[in-house]
Amino acid sequence: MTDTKPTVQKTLRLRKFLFTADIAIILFLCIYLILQHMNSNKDLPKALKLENNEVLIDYAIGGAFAYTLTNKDGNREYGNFFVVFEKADDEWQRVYENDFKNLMPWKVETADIDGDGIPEILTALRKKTPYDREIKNRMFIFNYEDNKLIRKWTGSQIAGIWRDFYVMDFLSPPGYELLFVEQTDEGKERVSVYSWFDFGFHRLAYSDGYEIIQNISMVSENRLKITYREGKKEYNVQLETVNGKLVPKQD
Ligand SMILES: [Ca+2]
Repeated sequence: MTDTKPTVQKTLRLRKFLFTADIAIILFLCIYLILQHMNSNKDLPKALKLENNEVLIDYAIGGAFAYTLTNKDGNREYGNFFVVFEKADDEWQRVYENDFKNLMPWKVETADIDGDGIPEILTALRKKTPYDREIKNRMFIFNYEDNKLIRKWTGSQIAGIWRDFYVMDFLSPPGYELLFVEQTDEGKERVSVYSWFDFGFHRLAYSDGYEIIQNISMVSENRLKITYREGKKEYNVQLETVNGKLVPKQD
């Protein structure tokens, strides 16, 4: 009679080892892919082949495209070109460019603002309009379709005088909302939320005034976190919309 116990134990030990090895490989792969993804976005400015003197002002990634604002004269304050790069075989290729010389663009984001599944490209510009000769922050909205930039909205103004904008899908209407850091009559700053409706925007909500709004982020549906400064101190507050006003969240 042969003793089968050591063989069974050996098989069990081997299975345990293989199982642990499998888990380790899967974990390693996950970490590798996450790091790859983080690096691919973080290293984008380095990966784009810019021309001599060309400076990257801002960029937004949507699918295989990187929508960028660049300045070909080396000025770091505003862009003078809108350039699209497409990722193919792990390389970013310049596939489109448009002269934005008179628009002074400084920020670009991409999001589907009307909920039709096609992403929009939102650019913040500093310019005059035929109806308003003052140089202010404006917004132009485009679609990039069939290797062309198509104007979707280039109206004179959405919010009042604003300093920054964000895109977030934090309220129920279809598509992402546009959030502006807008100046109040008292010289403070407030958050105002706009949603695309038919062929323009309407305001859904606005907050009270704060001295300086430093950041806005989304916590969950109908919950924003804003970081603001009063004097030298920094504060955080969570806001929700109630009857057209963004008010501190009551828990
Ligand atoms: Ca859309």
